[in-house]
Amino acid sequence: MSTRHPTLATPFAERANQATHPLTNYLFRLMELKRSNLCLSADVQSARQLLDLAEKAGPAIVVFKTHYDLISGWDYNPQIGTGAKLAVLARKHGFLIFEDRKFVDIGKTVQMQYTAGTARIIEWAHITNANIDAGKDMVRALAEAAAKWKERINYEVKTSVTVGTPVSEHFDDAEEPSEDGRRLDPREQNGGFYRDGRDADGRKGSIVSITTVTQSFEPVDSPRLSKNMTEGDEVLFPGIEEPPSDRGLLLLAQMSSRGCLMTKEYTQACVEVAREHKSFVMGFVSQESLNTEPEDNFIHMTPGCKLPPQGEGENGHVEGDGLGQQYNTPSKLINVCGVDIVIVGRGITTAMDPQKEAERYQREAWRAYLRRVGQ
Ligand code: BMP
Repeated sequence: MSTRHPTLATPFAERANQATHPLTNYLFRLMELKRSNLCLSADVQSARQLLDLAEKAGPAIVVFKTHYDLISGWDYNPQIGTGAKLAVLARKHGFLIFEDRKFVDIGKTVQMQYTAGTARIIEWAHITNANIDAGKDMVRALAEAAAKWKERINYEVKTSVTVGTPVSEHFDDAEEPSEDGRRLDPREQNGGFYRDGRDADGRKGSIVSITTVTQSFEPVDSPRLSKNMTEGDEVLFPGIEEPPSDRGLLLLAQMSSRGCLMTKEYTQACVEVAREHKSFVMGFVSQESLNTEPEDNFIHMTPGCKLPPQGEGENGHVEGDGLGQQYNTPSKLINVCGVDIVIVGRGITTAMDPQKEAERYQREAWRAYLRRVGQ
């Protein structure tokens, strides 16, 4: 670790100004505003518990980390499902959502896993991560998918409805796929009637009037309010604007687990890829700061963090979980190892009062940061 790298002594507010990634700039500012460098790893079992935890711990954290695939009852509906509900809480309490997906596959597959499929991670997670064992191209593939997505969501679907008497061209045979690639039921494009004018029961209608729904794209100013929930229901976290619509990637450069097989060469390759994709890669999930070149300003988020039980002093020993997980205290990770955000799961989720425990972690981690930058 480079203990002398300038980022270790630079306040987050200043690092925000130096950040090349808009989301990193935003996150550093959010950290200063909330006086928090805490990420909650919300590894609970049900969607209800997940949302409850986000509501309770939201004020203490800046990042909310999910593993959507371990949540039973995850609702995949992009408009009103679990991702969309989480996004509303993120705007209310001021935190970013990080889906800990650890993508690793060929480029085309990870693009599809990121943007489509059941969970449509890109729609609700500001940040995700990747293991680059599959090679550098995978990072480029994810970056391209994110850029394409951003281009698309910066155009809002404008819907206009007209009512009139059908003319023959309303009944052509070409079935257009919808904007998201889904094949539309012909009735969806044709006012509830099949193209030959029959209704769902096959009755030939005597059509005097049809309703035509036209959808076109028009640019909107970004960042925007969610189009998913009713705007009247939105409560926005005060003191900072909404996050930019850019998506960010963290590279899984080192792991907290005992006997981890990631080599120094693998970690170094992560750093090199990150430098090549600065407009998409925000930084690393790692166990230490990997900023070495003078211009490096990557953000480091670190799991395997736990405080000793209350009353034992912040530097007391913390046992692992018996399944390979190893823990360090916030003070060690932030002051000695030089990381920026600590990721805490069971230390908070299994506490009697997760809200109070999140606040305790917030205080300890922030104190460690202030000590590091000499404030
Ligand atoms: P806990 O604090 O309960 O041990 O949870 C740690 C969380 O961080 C888990 O969600 C795990 O998947 C994740 N994680 C980790 O523990 N070590 C790593 O190196 C990388 C991770 O993503």
